Amino acid sequence: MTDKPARIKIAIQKSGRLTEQSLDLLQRCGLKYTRGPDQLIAFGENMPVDVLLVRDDDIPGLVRDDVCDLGIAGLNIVEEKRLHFLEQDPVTPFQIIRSLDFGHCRLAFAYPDGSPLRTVRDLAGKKVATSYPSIVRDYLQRNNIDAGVVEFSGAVEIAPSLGRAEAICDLVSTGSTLLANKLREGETILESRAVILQTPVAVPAEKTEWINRLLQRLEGVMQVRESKYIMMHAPKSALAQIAALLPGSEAPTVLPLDSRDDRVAVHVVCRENVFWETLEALKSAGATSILVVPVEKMLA
Ligand code: PRT
Ligand code: ZN
Repeated sequence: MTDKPARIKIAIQKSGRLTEQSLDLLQRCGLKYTRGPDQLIAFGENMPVDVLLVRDDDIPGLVRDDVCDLGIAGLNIVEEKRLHFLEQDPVTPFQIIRSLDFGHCRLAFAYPDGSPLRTVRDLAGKKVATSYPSIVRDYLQRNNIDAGVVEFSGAVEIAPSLGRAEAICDLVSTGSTLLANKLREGETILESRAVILQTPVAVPAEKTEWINRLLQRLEGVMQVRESKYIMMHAPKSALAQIAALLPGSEAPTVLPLDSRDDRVAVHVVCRENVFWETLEALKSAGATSILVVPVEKMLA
């Protein structure tokens, strides 16, 4: 027997839209790894953590089967596989333990320009093409819409012009693919982003320490990424209004300003992204010299 810790396996997308940000996230958690060209596994050098690089469609199954302890995939794939696995076996296949801040897109219906179809209600007796048959069937069933589902593994957007379906349900990000294919976007049925998956089975004792450590670091990285430090000068009279405008903030630090009785300096950490709209609202409330700076590390 050795007391070397068991190695933890994390599945991420090998080559695609989620790859760079998934690897970046693991690196920010302190993981250093060796990865040769076309290798399926990146071996952790400084932690007992190995990264399996696979097609995103395989990630939920690898986590369900306990081949991998954790996985990072889009909620769209995760939800599709979850419903599919549940059809075969009514046992929770995996847990979604955290949403991440990348891979944003939506799964939405789209109808050909000039088609009389306007909403999902008009789909009764029609066919919808999609790569997400389980999600779409589930949605149609829950809404009592009797429409057919045609499974396409790619290029869903050409299904209506091929005469295979009257509408589609596909991922949309900017909407330019729909536009190029003369399709009009309809109802969104899923807002998606990358998520972390974990098996629902208890973590074996020999892996607990490192899994918990990694998850804690992930939490820290995500919190810092979402956090901003805001500084501004503000009228004393508007402090309550300004505090209410700051997203996810704790009580602000209020400091006096030399030779100004009516104005103070306000410093605050916001645990959510700060948008231009918020800065504009702060300015309207009388704030000036507003600075938003990223947070490097934080110990709550
Ligand atoms: O080879 P592998 O199976 O691993 O990769 P893949 O080709 O299946 O997936 P990939 O890399 O294209 O996408 C991985 C994940 O990124 C998806 O499962 C989503 O969670 C997320 N994502 C975010 C997207 C998009 N945005 C996206 N826009 N996935 C796909 N698209 C496609 C969409 O299918 C459509 O064809 O982009 C087109 C629409 O984009 P817009 O900008 O024109 O609207
Ligand atoms: Zn895929």
